[in-house]
Amino acid sequence: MPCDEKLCWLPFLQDVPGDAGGPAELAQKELAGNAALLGGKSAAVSLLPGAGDGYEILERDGNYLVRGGETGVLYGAYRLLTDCYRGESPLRPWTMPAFSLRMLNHWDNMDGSVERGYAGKSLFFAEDRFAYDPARIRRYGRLLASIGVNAVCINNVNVHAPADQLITERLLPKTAALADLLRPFGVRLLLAVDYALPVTQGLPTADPLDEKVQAFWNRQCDLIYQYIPDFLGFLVKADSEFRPGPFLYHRSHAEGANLLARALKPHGGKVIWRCFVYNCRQDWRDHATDRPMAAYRHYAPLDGQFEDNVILQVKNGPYDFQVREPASPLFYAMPNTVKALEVQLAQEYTGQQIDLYYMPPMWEEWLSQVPDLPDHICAVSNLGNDENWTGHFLAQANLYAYGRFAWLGRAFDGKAAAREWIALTLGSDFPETERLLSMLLRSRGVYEKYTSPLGLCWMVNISHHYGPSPEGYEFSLWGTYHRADYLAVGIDRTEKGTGYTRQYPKELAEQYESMDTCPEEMLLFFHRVRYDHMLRDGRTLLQRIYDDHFEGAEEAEGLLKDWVALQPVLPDGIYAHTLDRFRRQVQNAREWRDVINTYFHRFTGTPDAKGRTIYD
Ligand code: GCV
Repeated sequence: MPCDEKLCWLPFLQDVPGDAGGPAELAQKELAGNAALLGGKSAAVSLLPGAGDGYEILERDGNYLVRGGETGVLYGAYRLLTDCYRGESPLRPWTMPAFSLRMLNHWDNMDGSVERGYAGKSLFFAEDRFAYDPARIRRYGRLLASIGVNAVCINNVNVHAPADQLITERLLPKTAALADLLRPFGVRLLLAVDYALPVTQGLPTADPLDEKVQAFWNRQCDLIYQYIPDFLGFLVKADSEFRPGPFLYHRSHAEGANLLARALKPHGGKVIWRCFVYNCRQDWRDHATDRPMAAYRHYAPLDGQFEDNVILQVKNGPYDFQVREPASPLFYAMPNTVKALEVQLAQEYTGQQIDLYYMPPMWEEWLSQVPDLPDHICAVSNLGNDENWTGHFLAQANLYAYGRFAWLGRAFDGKAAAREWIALTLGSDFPETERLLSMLLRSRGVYEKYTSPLGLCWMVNISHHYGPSPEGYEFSLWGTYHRADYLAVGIDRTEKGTGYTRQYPKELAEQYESMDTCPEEMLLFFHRVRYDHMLRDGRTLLQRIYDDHFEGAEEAEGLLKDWVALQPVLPDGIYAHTLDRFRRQVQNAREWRDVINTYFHRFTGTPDAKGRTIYD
């Protein structure tokens, strides 16, 4: 089966039906339209009212029966079709997703640009207006439904005009038309809103305790639901990186979020409130302020103060989507608050969809650290209008795996997800599955080695976050420092240092507190370490830094070689396009290797123990 790039991991399905109806109707149409995949059997759908996303797949009189809720039967139908295609038994007992809302956040601006977008322009907007191909939006909806994603925010959390108008009379008819297109796929719409909207619409204030402001948001929500009856709600970035918020009025974020929550509540809507709040105007001389501590400090004291339709959306780690961070301490706190995990599929700090970076190992690591899963999950999208959706063809696997993670939760297996993606995308008989699987699974380790070792973070180019710049962030205002000198590197986040470790539950805090028990891959996240410190395998820290960078660059070449070996079994277009990405990755890895090794060599004067070249 040739891989049709336009169809992503569902190249074997017929065109998406245009007149889809609701999700259950669509499920029936998909099963009927693709009956050839069912091995001579037929498949019927049976609705269980109130069963929501849950479903089971049974055999009845020699045929298949997908039984479940309105959206459940659609998920079941896609599972049935994809399992049959892969040659797996599609029968399965009752299944429910681990996370209730399984969201995708697009950071799309209405001029068509995508903040941190590496796959072309927006799928929804151009030139300050809605601009999309309905057929492609249907393919997009199908892709999302096939992995169980059930909510999307189409606009950037940094709301730039005219996107603030998406919820006003002017743009609501168009916004509603897009919601209509997505509805059959069980995908509900969220919109990022500007907290200062009351002011731009003529009120003197956006103070959440002001009655006129409350009335404004009530009216606004009444209006939205006239156009979009199943509107999911607002996504809010407030008091973060120059966005307006309740702090301007000396109000807490509970007061701020509750304002919107109360306006949405009568309609069943939700507020997704992001916890990415920190001082982005820090003085690098200030050693007492430690950015990873900010979110916990802001939010933990507010536990229990939020309306029940507020969801706090917390990034996986306390910094910002770095290669290696511990889980955010907020995941162990705030038992009386509803939370969502936020991960980033867009590879902002992890190779920008030029370098290969399969994300599931990060999520599995996060799962191993956090005992109680939040109720909801969200991913920053890696999609754009590039023909292959994700810029790097293999980055499609991240979106596919995200859907599986969001459904399976603790039962998620990144390796299994990669296998499924390969089979669906390249054919169930793809002869080089093991090679491609190995490339995906080792990619994070390779990238980590040639970029920043042991949880160090922020040696990246400050302007666009690709390529090395060891001091790019060092004297900046962003609170992102490693403070390397001639003796040591890293921030001491123990009790004796910034005290960050105290934000974790006792047992974990104790583990991170000591260099002896801190997981070595996060050593430089938690500790300031001398270059001559002996690591557990007997190497010095400095030698480990050198080794990782040499090995990482070499292993990037290994990925390129593996890709070249795949040429005979890949469609020409995909092969050539991706080959170019691997070549760029190799260049990038060499640059990182040489810049970082030279940086530390200049400080220490210590050569590589293995005599490899370090340029000065
Ligand atoms: C949407 C990082 C990114 C910003 C992004 C921000 C966020 O700082 O660099 O582009 O803004 O995260 O998550 O809000």
